Amino acid sequence: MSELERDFDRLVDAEQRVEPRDWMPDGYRKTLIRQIAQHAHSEIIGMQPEANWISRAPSLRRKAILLAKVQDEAGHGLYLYAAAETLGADRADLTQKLVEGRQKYSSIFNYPTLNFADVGVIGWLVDGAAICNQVPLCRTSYGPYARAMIRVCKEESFHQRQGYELLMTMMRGTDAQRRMVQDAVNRWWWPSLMMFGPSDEASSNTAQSMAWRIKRHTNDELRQKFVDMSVPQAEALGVTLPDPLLKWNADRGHHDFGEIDWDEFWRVVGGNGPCSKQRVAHRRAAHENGEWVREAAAAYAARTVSEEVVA
Ligand code: FAQ
Repeated sequence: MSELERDFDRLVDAEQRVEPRDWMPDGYRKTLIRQIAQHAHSEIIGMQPEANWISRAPSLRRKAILLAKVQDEAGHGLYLYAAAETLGADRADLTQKLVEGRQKYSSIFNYPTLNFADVGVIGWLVDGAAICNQVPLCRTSYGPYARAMIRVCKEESFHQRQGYELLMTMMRGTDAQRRMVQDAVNRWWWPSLMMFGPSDEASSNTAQSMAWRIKRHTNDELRQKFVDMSVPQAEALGVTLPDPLLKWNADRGHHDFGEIDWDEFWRVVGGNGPCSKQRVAHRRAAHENGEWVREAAAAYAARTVSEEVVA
């Protein structure tokens, strides 16, 4: 082991932050670029399912909230791409890989949003799962990623609250509204559990990412935390979680729950989810339609630089 490697390990073991100009192992850099890019792509693709409802929100208030939330997600994507750039990645290249299906994004965004209760359930469960996974990332070993996560988590907490409040309102409404909420919960519960990734024994990256303190908990630990957190929230809301095996286990001090359909998980991760093709095609079209904006911005930047040189 070289002196550089020893210094790096000491820094990480002492819970200090690795910063862009520090020496780091190639594998550490590659893993971070992979995870941060996937995270950034998830935020950007994640705008689509909810944006589907902006033009059909039931009131001006709900529309303003939803617009703000979807804009926040664009902002999260941008912080994360910027964090990846501090590792030497190129944002244009990352986007290219996304639209060519060469880089992943979270499986959850490949499911359709069929009614307005889905907006509430995405806030409650999807943002809830995202918070569970991302709060520990505020202590991840790479400084720019950790700092980006602090603001992202604050905004995700607002997103989670708005979703829960929306669902509470619908649950106080008509029978038809309560049925819509239950239907949305039935469809989103299992995909939300899949957000945490494969089980620990099938997770190829966890051991190394934990050793580097990129990840602070395993996939199964975080999934369990999310289940334990969601059960009392579901009770307060008055909905049933669609898992007959879900029950409190006093010995473990946690809820037991049923087995995830791992075939479905890998199918969706592999690009064959119900909306996978549509999501990527939409992103690709938006990217192509934005070509003239990027050209204009680059021309303007070049002109500003040459004017500064002349002055
Ligand atoms: N979907 O070895 P592991 C959000 C891949 S943001 C797709 O366990 P790792 C905000 C994984 O990449 C949601 N692929 O991997 C929002 C790996 O592939 P590779 C996104 C998945 O990295 C809310 C392979 O499987 N959040 O929701 C998934 O150690 C509402 C083996 O897996 C983040 O990205 C999956 N679910 O752990 C926006 C958080 N799970 O590259 C709009 C940061 C695993 O080896 C609306 N990321 N894979 O071929 C992480 O914490 C980790 O990357 C995990 C996966 C936990 C996702």
